[in-house]
Amino acid sequence: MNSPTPAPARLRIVTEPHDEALIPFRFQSGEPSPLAIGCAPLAGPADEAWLAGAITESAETAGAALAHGEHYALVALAVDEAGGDIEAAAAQAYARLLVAVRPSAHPYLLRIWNYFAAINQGSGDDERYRRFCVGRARAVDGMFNDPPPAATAIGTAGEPGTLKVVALCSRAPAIALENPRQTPAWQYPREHGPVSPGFSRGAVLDADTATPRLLASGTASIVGHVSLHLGDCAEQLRESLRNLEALMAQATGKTGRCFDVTGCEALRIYLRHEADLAAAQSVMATSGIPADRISYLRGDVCRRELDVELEGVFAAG
Ligand code: 3EB
Repeated sequence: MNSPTPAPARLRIVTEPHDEALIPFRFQSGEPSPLAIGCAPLAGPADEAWLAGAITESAETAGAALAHGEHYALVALAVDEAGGDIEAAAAQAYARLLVAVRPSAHPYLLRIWNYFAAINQGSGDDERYRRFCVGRARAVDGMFNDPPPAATAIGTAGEPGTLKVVALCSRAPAIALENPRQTPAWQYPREHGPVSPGFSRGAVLDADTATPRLLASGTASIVGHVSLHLGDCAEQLRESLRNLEALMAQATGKTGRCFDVTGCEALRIYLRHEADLAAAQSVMATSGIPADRISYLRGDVCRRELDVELEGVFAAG
């Protein structure tokens, strides 16, 4: 008797280029497409393709990319910072994002990536990352915060110019996760900025199927709300991995499925200093995550005192 063919995963990530990707990320600096991430690849794959079955519609212009599948959709925007006003650019990008997404067949925002240059420029509440958070908070609706998407915010090289926002949207909501080792970002105390960042630590997609995926947000060396191991990139990376393990334990507890590092489909490691690459690679060599799934990218963490951040996708075992 033939055994039934298992249903394909609704979402699957491969670390190589793919013609039918819903989201064809390319790690490549200086390209105008919102899907070309301005973080130079230092080691590992320079492409990350998010596959979501057949694409029924897609379009790409200089400032936007759209694609629709059955369960998932992509909306990506590149917004000019007029005069370097990142707060206004963030408000405009998120207003446009919600206008495109809410009245669509894929109204839920599950995972968002934000990239812009000079993220740590400016001091105190004038820092560009903090202004970005203010603009984002100003533009979003009630549904955005209930619960907020998993997210990443990373600084790219060069002068201020363009904010890129990439959003994975869905027909159905995800299970939003927090990390018991970390204060929820929306409860960060005032010292981290005038407006708390709007993101969840992770999201589990397709928990009702045989092929769930855990999407881990940008994860750094933060315990409670405090940055740890300043000046020691390797130890920051080990702390980030402990946060990742704790997030996977939450996902396992909430779904009854088993999430661990062996299910990693893709991992990004953003390094502030290229000189930390070898140290990061030696930490990752004992992590249990296959080296060919790990992209090392040059990028600035939104907390100026931190040198490394990671994010990734994990299939349930
Ligand atoms: C942190 O834990 C690190 O503002 O969307 C990570 C992921 C971080 C997303 C965002 C910020 C964001 O606070 C910073």
